[in-house]
Amino acid sequence: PSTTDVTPAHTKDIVGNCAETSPLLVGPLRVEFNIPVEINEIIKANPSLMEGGRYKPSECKALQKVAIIIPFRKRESHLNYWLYYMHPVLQRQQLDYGVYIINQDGSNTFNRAKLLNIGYMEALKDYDYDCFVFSDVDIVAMDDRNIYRCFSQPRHISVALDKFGFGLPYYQYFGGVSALSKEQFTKINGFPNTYWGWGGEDDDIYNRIASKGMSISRPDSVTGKCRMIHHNRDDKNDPNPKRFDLIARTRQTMNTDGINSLSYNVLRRENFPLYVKITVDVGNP
Ligand code: UD2
Ligand code: MN
Repeated sequence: PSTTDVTPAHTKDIVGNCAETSPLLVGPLRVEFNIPVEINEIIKANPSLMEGGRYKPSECKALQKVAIIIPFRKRESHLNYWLYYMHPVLQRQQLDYGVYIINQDGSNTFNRAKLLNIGYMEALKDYDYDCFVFSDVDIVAMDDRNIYRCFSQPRHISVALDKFGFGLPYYQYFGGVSALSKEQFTKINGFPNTYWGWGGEDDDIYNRIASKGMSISRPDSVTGKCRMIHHNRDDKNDPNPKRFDLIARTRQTMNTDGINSLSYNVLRRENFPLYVKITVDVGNP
Protein backbone atom coordinates (compact mmCIF):
# COMPACT_ATOMS: atom_id res chain seq x y z
CA PRO A 1 0.00 0.00 0.00
CA SER A 2 1.14 3.50 -0.74
CA THR A 3 1.12 5.91 2.18
CA THR A 4 2.38 8.77 0.09
CA ASP A 5 0.46 11.94 0.87
CA VAL A 6 -0.17 13.62 -2.46
CA THR A 7 -2.23 16.51 -1.11
CA PRO A 8 -0.35 19.74 -1.76
CA ALA A 9 0.34 21.54 1.52
CA HIS A 10 -1.59 24.68 0.56
CA THR A 11 -4.87 22.80 0.10
CA LYS A 12 -4.86 21.28 3.57
CA ASP A 13 -7.43 22.84 5.83
CA ILE A 14 -5.20 24.30 8.47
CA VAL A 15 -7.42 26.66 10.41
CA GLY A 16 -5.96 29.37 12.59
CA ASN A 17 -7.14 30.30 16.06
CA CYS A 18 -10.37 32.26 16.29
CA ALA A 19 -10.01 35.97 16.94
CA GLU A 20 -10.18 37.24 20.54
CA THR A 21 -13.44 38.99 19.55
CA SER A 22 -15.66 37.10 17.15
CA PRO A 23 -16.48 39.06 13.95
CA LEU A 24 -19.93 37.44 13.95
CA LEU A 25 -21.29 39.29 17.00
CA VAL A 26 -24.21 41.65 16.48
CA GLY A 27 -24.64 43.21 19.97
CA PRO A 28 -28.05 43.84 21.58
CA LEU A 29 -30.75 41.22 20.95
CA ARG A 30 -34.52 41.19 21.14
CA VAL A 31 -35.58 38.65 23.76
CA GLU A 32 -39.25 37.99 24.51
CA PHE A 33 -41.06 35.10 26.09
CA ASN A 34 -44.58 35.52 24.73
CA ILE A 35 -44.82 33.11 21.80
CA PRO A 36 -43.95 29.49 22.65
CA VAL A 37 -41.15 28.02 20.55
CA GLU A 38 -41.30 24.60 18.96
CA ILE A 39 -38.35 22.24 19.25
CA ASN A 40 -38.35 21.22 15.56
CA GLU A 41 -38.15 24.86 14.53
CA ILE A 42 -35.10 25.32 16.75
CA ILE A 43 -33.46 22.24 15.23
CA LYS A 44 -34.09 23.58 11.70
CA ALA A 45 -32.72 26.99 12.62
CA ASN A 46 -29.43 25.50 13.87
CA PRO A 47 -28.23 23.14 11.09
CA SER A 48 -24.58 23.30 12.12
CA LEU A 49 -25.16 21.68 15.49
CA MET A 50 -24.01 18.13 16.05
CA GLU A 51 -25.97 15.63 18.10
CA GLY A 52 -26.05 16.37 21.81
CA GLY A 53 -26.06 20.13 21.21
CA ARG A 54 -22.36 20.12 20.28
CA TYR A 55 -20.79 22.79 18.13
CA LYS A 56 -17.34 23.72 16.94
CA PRO A 57 -16.68 26.63 14.58
CA SER A 58 -15.49 25.48 11.14
CA GLU A 59 -13.87 28.78 10.20
CA CYS A 60 -11.28 28.82 13.02
CA LYS A 61 -10.04 26.96 16.07
CA ALA A 62 -12.09 27.95 19.13
CA LEU A 63 -10.15 29.49 22.01
CA GLN A 64 -12.00 27.50 24.68
CA LYS A 65 -13.88 24.23 25.05
CA VAL A 66 -16.99 25.13 27.02
CA ALA A 67 -19.48 22.83 28.75
CA ILE A 68 -22.75 24.59 29.49
CA ILE A 69 -24.37 23.01 32.55
CA ILE A 70 -28.06 23.61 33.27
CA PRO A 71 -29.74 22.34 36.47
CA PHE A 72 -33.19 21.11 35.60
CA ARG A 73 -36.48 19.61 36.64
CA LYS A 74 -39.81 20.10 34.88
CA ARG A 75 -39.05 23.35 33.07
CA GLU A 76 -39.60 22.20 29.47
CA SER A 77 -40.99 25.47 28.16
CA HIS A 78 -38.12 27.44 29.72
CA LEU A 79 -35.61 25.04 28.22
CA ASN A 80 -37.10 25.58 24.76
CA TYR A 81 -36.72 29.35 25.08
CA TRP A 82 -33.17 28.93 26.32
CA LEU A 83 -32.25 26.71 23.35
CA TYR A 84 -34.04 28.99 20.89
CA TYR A 85 -32.18 32.10 21.99
CA MET A 86 -28.83 30.77 23.20
CA HIS A 87 -27.72 28.28 20.54
CA PRO A 88 -27.40 30.98 17.86
CA VAL A 89 -25.60 33.29 20.30
CA LEU A 90 -23.09 30.62 21.34
CA GLN A 91 -22.31 29.81 17.70
CA ARG A 92 -21.72 33.48 16.89
CA GLN A 93 -19.38 33.56 19.87
CA GLN A 94 -17.29 30.93 18.04
CA LEU A 95 -17.17 28.59 21.02
CA ASP A 96 -16.43 24.88 20.92
CA TYR A 97 -19.30 23.96 23.21
CA GLY A 98 -21.78 21.36 24.43
CA VAL A 99 -25.04 21.73 26.35
CA TYR A 100 -25.77 19.49 29.36
CA ILE A 101 -29.17 19.37 31.00
CA ILE A 102 -28.77 17.83 34.44
CA ASN A 103 -32.21 16.57 35.30
CA GLN A 104 -33.02 15.78 38.93
CA ASP A 105 -35.08 12.60 39.03
CA GLY A 106 -37.98 12.05 41.41
CA SER A 107 -39.76 14.55 43.63
CA ASN A 108 -37.37 15.07 46.52
CA THR A 109 -36.12 18.54 47.45
CA PHE A 110 -34.25 20.22 44.60
CA ASN A 111 -30.47 20.63 44.86
CA ARG A 112 -29.14 23.09 42.29
CA ALA A 113 -25.47 23.17 43.31
CA LYS A 114 -25.16 19.40 43.50
CA LEU A 115 -26.63 19.13 39.99
CA LEU A 116 -23.97 21.59 38.80
CA ASN A 117 -21.21 19.45 40.35
CA ILE A 118 -22.66 16.42 38.59
CA GLY A 119 -22.72 18.31 35.30
CA TYR A 120 -19.04 19.13 35.68
CA MET A 121 -18.13 15.47 36.29
CA GLU A 122 -20.34 14.09 33.52
CA ALA A 123 -19.29 16.62 30.86
CA LEU A 124 -15.64 15.75 31.44
CA LYS A 125 -16.42 12.13 30.57
CA ASP A 126 -17.36 13.31 27.05
CA TYR A 127 -14.67 15.77 26.12
CA ASP A 128 -11.68 17.66 27.42
CA TYR A 129 -13.63 20.79 28.40
CA ASP A 130 -11.56 23.56 29.94
CA CYS A 131 -14.39 25.92 30.86
CA PHE A 132 -17.76 25.39 32.56
CA VAL A 133 -20.68 27.76 32.28
CA PHE A 134 -23.37 27.16 34.90
CA SER A 135 -26.72 28.58 33.84
CA ASP A 136 -30.24 28.66 35.20
CA VAL A 137 -32.63 27.34 32.56
CA ASP A 138 -34.72 30.52 32.69
CA ILE A 139 -32.05 33.13 31.89
CA VAL A 140 -31.18 34.38 28.40
CA ALA A 141 -28.50 36.90 27.40
CA MET A 142 -29.77 40.07 25.71
CA ASP A 143 -26.41 40.87 24.09
CA ASP A 144 -24.16 38.41 22.27
CA ARG A 145 -21.05 40.34 23.36
CA ASN A 146 -21.58 38.77 26.78
CA ILE A 147 -19.33 35.81 26.01
CA TYR A 148 -20.13 32.48 27.66
CA ARG A 149 -16.50 31.60 28.31
CA CYS A 150 -13.93 31.69 31.10
CA PHE A 151 -11.65 34.49 32.20
CA SER A 152 -8.58 34.80 34.41
CA GLN A 153 -10.94 35.11 37.42
CA PRO A 154 -14.30 33.36 37.95
CA ARG A 155 -16.85 35.10 35.76
CA HIS A 156 -20.29 36.29 36.71
CA ILE A 157 -22.29 36.53 33.48
CA SER A 158 -25.88 37.49 34.42
CA VAL A 159 -24.93 40.84 35.96
CA ALA A 160 -27.80 42.99 34.70
CA LEU A 161 -31.00 41.00 35.03
CA ASP A 162 -34.35 42.54 34.21
CA LYS A 163 -35.73 41.19 37.51
CA PHE A 164 -33.17 43.24 39.44
CA GLY A 165 -33.71 46.40 37.37
CA PHE A 166 -30.74 45.51 35.12
CA GLY A 167 -28.22 45.76 37.94
CA LEU A 168 -26.72 43.69 40.77
CA PRO A 169 -28.99 43.11 43.80
CA TYR A 170 -25.82 43.20 46.01
CA TYR A 171 -22.13 43.30 45.28
CA GLN A 172 -21.33 39.66 46.20
CA TYR A 173 -24.23 38.32 44.12
CA PHE A 174 -23.11 35.33 41.99
CA GLY A 175 -26.46 33.74 41.02
CA GLY A 176 -27.98 33.02 37.63
CA VAL A 177 -25.20 32.40 35.09
CA SER A 178 -21.49 32.05 35.91
CA ALA A 179 -18.35 30.56 34.37
CA LEU A 180 -15.36 28.87 35.99
CA SER A 181 -12.36 27.31 34.31
CA LYS A 182 -11.47 23.76 35.26
CA GLU A 183 -8.63 25.16 37.34
CA GLN A 184 -10.83 27.69 39.16
CA PHE A 185 -13.48 25.07 39.83
CA THR A 186 -10.91 22.62 41.19
CA LYS A 187 -9.34 25.28 43.40
CA ILE A 188 -12.62 25.78 45.31
CA ASN A 189 -13.41 22.03 45.51
CA GLY A 190 -16.39 22.63 43.21
CA PHE A 191 -19.72 23.64 44.67
CA PRO A 192 -21.49 22.58 47.89
CA ASN A 193 -23.65 19.42 47.81
CA THR A 194 -25.46 20.26 51.04
CA TYR A 195 -27.82 23.07 50.00
CA TRP A 196 -31.26 21.49 49.65
CA GLY A 197 -34.06 23.74 48.43
CA TRP A 198 -33.94 27.36 47.36
CA GLY A 199 -31.19 29.80 48.13
CA GLY A 200 -27.74 30.38 49.54
CA GLU A 201 -25.73 28.07 47.29
CA ASP A 202 -24.70 30.95 45.03
CA ASP A 203 -23.44 32.90 48.06
CA ASP A 204 -21.53 29.82 49.22
CA ILE A 205 -19.84 29.67 45.82
CA TYR A 206 -18.94 33.35 46.13
CA ASN A 207 -17.46 32.66 49.60
CA ARG A 208 -15.40 29.80 48.19
CA ILE A 209 -14.00 32.02 45.46
CA ALA A 210 -13.20 34.88 47.85
CA SER A 211 -11.59 32.56 50.41
CA LYS A 212 -9.17 31.31 47.76
CA GLY A 213 -8.10 34.88 47.01
CA MET A 214 -9.83 35.08 43.65
CA SER A 215 -12.00 37.97 42.50
CA ILE A 216 -15.06 38.15 40.26
CA SER A 217 -14.81 39.13 36.61
CA ARG A 218 -17.92 40.76 35.12
CA PRO A 219 -19.09 42.32 31.87
CA ASP A 220 -20.34 45.90 31.99
CA SER A 221 -24.02 46.47 32.77
CA VAL A 222 -24.99 47.10 29.14
CA THR A 223 -23.33 43.99 27.69
CA GLY A 224 -24.46 42.05 30.76
CA LYS A 225 -28.19 42.58 30.26
CA CYS A 226 -30.23 39.35 30.62
CA ARG A 227 -33.86 38.36 30.93
CA MET A 228 -35.31 35.81 33.32
CA ILE A 229 -38.59 34.13 32.46
CA HIS A 230 -41.25 34.95 35.07
CA HIS A 231 -42.16 31.95 37.16
CA ASN A 232 -43.48 30.88 40.52
CA ARG A 233 -41.42 28.93 43.04
CA ASP A 234 -41.42 25.25 42.03
CA ASP A 235 -42.68 22.43 44.21
CA LYS A 236 -39.97 20.95 46.40
CA ASN A 237 -37.76 24.02 46.11
CA ASP A 238 -38.90 26.03 49.12
CA PRO A 239 -36.44 28.43 50.72
CA ASN A 240 -33.91 26.43 52.69
CA PRO A 241 -34.14 27.51 56.36
CA LYS A 242 -30.55 26.34 56.95
CA ARG A 243 -29.06 28.57 54.27
CA PHE A 244 -27.93 31.41 56.55
CA ASP A 245 -26.12 29.04 58.93
CA LEU A 246 -24.52 27.26 56.00
CA ILE A 247 -23.17 30.37 54.27
CA ALA A 248 -21.71 31.56 57.57
CA ARG A 249 -19.54 28.43 57.65
CA THR A 250 -18.30 28.05 54.06
CA ARG A 251 -14.65 28.29 55.01
CA GLN A 252 -14.96 25.43 57.52
CA THR A 253 -16.99 23.16 55.23
CA MET A 254 -15.68 23.79 51.70
CA ASN A 255 -12.71 21.46 51.90
CA THR A 256 -14.88 18.46 52.75
CA ASP A 257 -18.14 19.39 50.96
CA GLY A 258 -17.69 19.63 47.22
CA ILE A 259 -16.42 17.73 44.24
CA ASN A 260 -14.34 15.49 46.57
CA SER A 261 -17.45 14.34 48.47
CA LEU A 262 -19.86 14.11 45.52
CA SER A 263 -21.92 10.94 45.17
CA TYR A 264 -24.85 10.34 42.84
CA ASN A 265 -26.34 7.83 40.43
CA VAL A 266 -26.87 8.40 36.75
CA LEU A 267 -30.19 6.86 35.71
CA ARG A 268 -30.22 7.89 32.04
CA ARG A 269 -28.01 9.67 29.52
CA GLU A 270 -29.88 10.76 26.41
CA ASN A 271 -28.44 12.49 23.34
CA PHE A 272 -30.96 14.86 21.82
CA PRO A 273 -30.26 17.09 18.81
CA LEU A 274 -29.96 20.23 20.93
CA TYR A 275 -28.56 18.92 24.24
CA VAL A 276 -27.46 15.96 26.28
CA LYS A 277 -29.91 15.14 29.07
CA ILE A 278 -28.52 13.36 32.10
CA THR A 279 -31.11 12.18 34.61
CA VAL A 280 -29.68 11.68 38.07
CA ASP A 281 -30.61 10.52 41.52
CA VAL A 282 -29.09 13.11 43.86
CA GLY A 283 -30.36 11.44 47.02
CA ASN A 284 -32.05 13.07 50.02
CA PRO A 285 -31.22 15.88 52.43
C1 UD2 B 1 -32.14 32.40 42.02
C2 UD2 B 1 -30.82 32.43 41.29
C3 UD2 B 1 -30.33 31.01 41.06
C4 UD2 B 1 -30.20 30.27 42.36
C5 UD2 B 1 -31.54 30.33 43.09
C6 UD2 B 1 -31.48 29.80 44.50
C7 UD2 B 1 -31.06 34.40 39.97
C8 UD2 B 1 -31.36 34.98 38.67
N1 UD2 B 1 -31.03 33.09 40.02
O1 UD2 B 1 -33.07 31.83 41.12
O2 UD2 B 1 -29.09 31.01 40.37
O3 UD2 B 1 -29.17 30.81 43.14
O4 UD2 B 1 -32.03 31.67 43.23
O5 UD2 B 1 -31.35 28.44 44.54
O6 UD2 B 1 -30.79 35.10 40.93
N2 UD2 B 1 -34.82 24.49 38.70
C9 UD2 B 1 -35.57 23.59 37.93
N3 UD2 B 1 -36.67 23.00 38.45
C10 UD2 B 1 -37.07 23.22 39.73
C11 UD2 B 1 -36.33 24.14 40.51
C12 UD2 B 1 -35.22 24.77 39.97
O7 UD2 B 1 -35.25 23.35 36.77
O8 UD2 B 1 -38.09 22.63 40.15
C13 UD2 B 1 -33.56 25.05 38.16
C14 UD2 B 1 -33.75 25.97 36.97
O9 UD2 B 1 -32.60 25.91 36.16
C15 UD2 B 1 -33.89 27.30 37.66
C16 UD2 B 1 -32.82 27.19 38.75
O10 UD2 B 1 -32.91 25.84 39.17
O11 UD2 B 1 -33.67 28.38 36.79
C17 UD2 B 1 -32.99 28.16 39.94
O12 UD2 B 1 -34.29 28.02 40.50
P1 UD2 B 1 -35.39 29.19 40.39
O13 UD2 B 1 -35.39 29.73 39.02
O14 UD2 B 1 -36.67 28.68 40.92
O15 UD2 B 1 -34.87 30.26 41.45
P2 UD2 B 1 -34.66 31.85 41.28
O16 UD2 B 1 -35.23 32.37 40.03
O17 UD2 B 1 -35.05 32.52 42.53
MN1 MN C 1 -35.49 31.59 38.07
